[in-house]
Amino acid sequence: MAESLTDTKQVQELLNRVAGLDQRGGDERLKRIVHRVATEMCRIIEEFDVTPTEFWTAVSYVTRLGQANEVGLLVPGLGIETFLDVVMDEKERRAGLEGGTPRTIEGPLYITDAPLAKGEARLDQDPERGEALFVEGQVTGPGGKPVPGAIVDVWHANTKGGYSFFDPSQSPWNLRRRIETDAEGRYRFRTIMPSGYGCPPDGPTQHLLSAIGRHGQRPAHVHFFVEAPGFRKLTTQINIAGDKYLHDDFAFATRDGLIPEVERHDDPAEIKARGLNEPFATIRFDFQLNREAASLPEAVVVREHAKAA
Ligand code: MBD
Ligand code: FE
Repeated sequence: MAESLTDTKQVQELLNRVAGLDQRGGDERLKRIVHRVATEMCRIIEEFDVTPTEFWTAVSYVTRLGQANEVGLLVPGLGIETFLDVVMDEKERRAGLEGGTPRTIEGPLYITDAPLAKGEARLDQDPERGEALFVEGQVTGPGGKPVPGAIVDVWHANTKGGYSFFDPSQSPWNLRRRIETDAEGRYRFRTIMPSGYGCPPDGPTQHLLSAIGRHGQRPAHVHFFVEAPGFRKLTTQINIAGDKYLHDDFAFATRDGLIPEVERHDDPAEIKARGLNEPFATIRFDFQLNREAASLPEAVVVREHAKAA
């Protein structure tokens, strides 16, 4: 095809009507976005000579993706959730903000309103055996000033990579807690070492990833929201050093500054002091929050979450 069909008067008129650009009512910005999306679809069909059969295969795919509740899984897999972080980082940088613990993506497996504990918590409540892991640290503001009363909302996978509420074999709230920092801004919790997550092998996300030669694995990680009045909400994760997928995350969430050292302890006296009879691991991780200011982009992301019950 010599000339682009998308650029013809006929198709340009069609796209204007598609986006409601010839109508008075409606949202102007949304019209421009719809126009761009529809235009790019036309260009893709043209440029790649997408056949009707291929096109309807894609329609089925999108339908299945929604039915399987995997849209929130494909989005990070396509790097779009990371791109939202790149944009937020850049907006903050331009507004003169620097420092603080790096953000990284939330992912699709958060549940609101986990049980709230003061200062410390135990997250593992199911009988599953795993390596005991003790995590502790301090929440500070700029300059390292402790932030008492901050809420550290933590969630992670079990030793099979599954998350409570999404994995029916786990009890409600297993490996999910909110911990309020103490007078020194400190939090600590006991849990079990998570395993990495793998996309459901027969689901639509993995189907697309496989079709483009990719895996759907994440390194072992622990998610956090850290919030306190007057500070910017932090969404982040720590990754477990030594994981095979540490720098090969299908969701592109690993960042410098989010890979704390994991210390292993096998001294019998230490094991006994922790009330254990096997070696265990510890991680120290401090969170540094930035002060909120009206000149900064909104840090609180409004996003629908699965409900606890
Ligand atoms: C996860 O546990 C996760 O954190 C992300 C981003 C995607 C899929 C599963
Ligand atoms: Fe996760």
